Amino acid sequence: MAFLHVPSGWQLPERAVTSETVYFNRRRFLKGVVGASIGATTVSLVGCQKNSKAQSALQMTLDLPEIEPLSTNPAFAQVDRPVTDRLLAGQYNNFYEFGGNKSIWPQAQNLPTDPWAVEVTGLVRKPRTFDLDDLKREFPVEERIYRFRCVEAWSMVLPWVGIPMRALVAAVEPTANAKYVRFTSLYDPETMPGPGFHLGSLPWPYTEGLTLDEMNSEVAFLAIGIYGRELPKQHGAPVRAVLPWKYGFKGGKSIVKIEFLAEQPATYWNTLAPNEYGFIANVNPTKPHPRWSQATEKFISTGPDLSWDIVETLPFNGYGEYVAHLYP
Ligand SMILES: Nc1nc2c(c(=O)[nH]1)N[C@H]1C(S)=C(S)[C@@H](COP(=O)(O)O)O[C@H]1N2
Ligand SMILES: [Mo]
Repeated sequence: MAFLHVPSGWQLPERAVTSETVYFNRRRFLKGVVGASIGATTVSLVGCQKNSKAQSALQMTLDLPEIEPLSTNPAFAQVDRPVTDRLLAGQYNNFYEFGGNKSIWPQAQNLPTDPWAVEVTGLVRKPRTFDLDDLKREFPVEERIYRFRCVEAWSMVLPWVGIPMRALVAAVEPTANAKYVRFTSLYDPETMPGPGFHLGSLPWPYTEGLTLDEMNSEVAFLAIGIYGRELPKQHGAPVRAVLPWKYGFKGGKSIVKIEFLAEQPATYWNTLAPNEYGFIANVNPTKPHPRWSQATEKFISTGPDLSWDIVETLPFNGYGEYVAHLYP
């Protein structure tokens, strides 16, 4: 695949990419709510700022303990593109609990992660509450290098560390009535300012969902780390969902509850804008978002300055062999 390399100024992406953030702005405009304009706020990427103090502060948020021993699953040891620079991935995030732009990594450091428990409940024979050590001890921890595609048409390649979701499913033994799964993220109003406006009307906590069959697919992953180390807070510490064939918003961060259900659950983005953020939300280059094309994406890889390569978006983000049969 030919890459068209498009170098850019650091300020371009948040303006150029029609984003979930723009959705918030448009909504604010339509409702006439008065508040700080996040659309006009651009924050430098640390690498471009050449600000060594900010650079080392960022680095500290990423230099967490290594996860050992660690082996890479050979089926997911590489993709057709280079792994994204760690410092870029760690400063270009979506985590609306902490703000409405990509530069929330400083705010996200307030996320309370210790102690942490993930309650696995609902239509299961063996409901359990797992702490992080339980997850590491009871399930096979491995590394997987996955393509990552945000619905806003930017993408990365990220080396996750975690456990196959289907191992977790097997451990709790869903009953025959369980058809769906809901993932609930932590919502802590004390530390989470939200995107800065109409906070009360947003459907917190952030929730996402899958069918049980999707959760049982080989590629559905529950990440507890990235780049060989524990998960940084901006990436959704300490446990987050990684669903590489779906748009990024399907992968809830900082998960505290996983429930097995009979009916399809309401989810955060689907509640806000059902025509724009579907429940299934598989990466599909032939199905445009109502406000932009999904045929190509801005692949962010090499630092320190933010730039991207325009690449063609793959059906199911390249994971069709594992999941296409789920959508006859
Ligand atoms: N709880 C929660 N989970 C979330 C989000 C969020 O705002 N809150 N954003 C989603 C979106 S839109 C994307 S693209 C990815 C971004 O993950 P990253 O910042 O680790 O790259 O997280 C997803 N999970
Ligand atoms: Mo996203």
